[in-house]
Amino acid sequence: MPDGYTRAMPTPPIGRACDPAARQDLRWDLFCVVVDNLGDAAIGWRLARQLAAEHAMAPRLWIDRPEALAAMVPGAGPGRCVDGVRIERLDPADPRLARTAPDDVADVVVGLLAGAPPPAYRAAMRARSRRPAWIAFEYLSAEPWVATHHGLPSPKPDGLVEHFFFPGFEPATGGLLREADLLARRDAHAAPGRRAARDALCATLGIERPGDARLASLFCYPDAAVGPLLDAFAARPERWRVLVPPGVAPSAAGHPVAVPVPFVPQRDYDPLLWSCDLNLVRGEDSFVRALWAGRPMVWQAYRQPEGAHRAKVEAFVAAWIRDAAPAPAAARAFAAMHAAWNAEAGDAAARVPAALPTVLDALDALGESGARWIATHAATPDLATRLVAFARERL
Ligand code: TRH
Repeated sequence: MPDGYTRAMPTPPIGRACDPAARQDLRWDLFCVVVDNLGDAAIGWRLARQLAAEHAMAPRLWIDRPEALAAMVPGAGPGRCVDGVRIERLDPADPRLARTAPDDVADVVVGLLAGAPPPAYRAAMRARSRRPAWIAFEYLSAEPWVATHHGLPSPKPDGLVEHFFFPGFEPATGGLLREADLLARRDAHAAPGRRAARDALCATLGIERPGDARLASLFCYPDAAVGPLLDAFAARPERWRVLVPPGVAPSAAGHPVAVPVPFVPQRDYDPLLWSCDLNLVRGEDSFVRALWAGRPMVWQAYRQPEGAHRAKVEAFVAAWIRDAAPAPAAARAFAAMHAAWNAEAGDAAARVPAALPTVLDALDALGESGARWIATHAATPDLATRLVAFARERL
């Protein structure tokens, strides 16, 4: 990887918070279950790393499939300490979890998304002289109900009380993950100019420089209307190259605008987003990173039964338009593309060819709006800062 590409991304010394001799503030145990895809591991890692790097916490990330971290976090593996985070395999038969002593219980216990502390650990939480703060870390949504559910207690029959922590877009929610240096890193990356930043990205990815062509990144689910999307890029008067990581959109193979690119480690995914003219992202973590990139973006939500994800998409689009204040044509394009890209397969294929060009015509306006969105949200505390305060209030 060329030097200039990673120079602006300092990482804390490895092992900082994992060293038992180092005095850390609070011990955290985060329990992560990989349901599918990368988001569970991605969010668990990003949060744990920030707790260690920016809040002097000592986090252990218990994850049932640590191999899900491998492609995102170089050096990650069970029993290893990376960037101050102790990574452990979440196996309820592990004696540290099957026979947890009350003193082994952390000060803060977090059930991440589908994750929860195993039964013996939970029994030890009850027996601990000072009860830990127990937090259910939930999925991100811009829906209005989130602000009223954030912080609610969930008393259990055994006397323990879990508290719901909802990430979100409003001040009364848990906020969004954002490292303290993220925006400064982004500005440093853009400082030599857009052409230089793009060329550095292409060198990193091992692909030809784009010249005058525009770049889009594509990270979507298998049911996305990829063929119609790529055809719509190809039909434009300006030249587009669409970067497609492995396994993301097999149907893109061989399409004239598609460029296969490697899957990059998580900390290098940001510069990729910063360098593109349009980012198509998905799920939860890449979605938030694309928002902080401030470049024009389109989100594909994780599909839920009975179309429940569409309410999430509508809520996000409304909240983004409110905060980013795009011109009316750009707002219409943003809303129409989100509706099309998140529609059922056949419907999406019919709508994307008309919706994408309206977004591409509005790229400048959408970029300016993205900067306004950042200005609004960067002025509020980030998720890890809010979570630390939330935990302290419950200790
Ligand atoms: O993988 P996802 O679809 O995860 C999903 C969602 O989180 C969803 O809400 C959840 O319910 C489900 O998992 C279980 O998408 P997400 O959240 O964007 O996570 C992908 C991660 O992969 C993100 O951290 C960015 C990272 N990434 C890289 O590190 N390098 C790459 O090259 C790419 C394309 C992604």
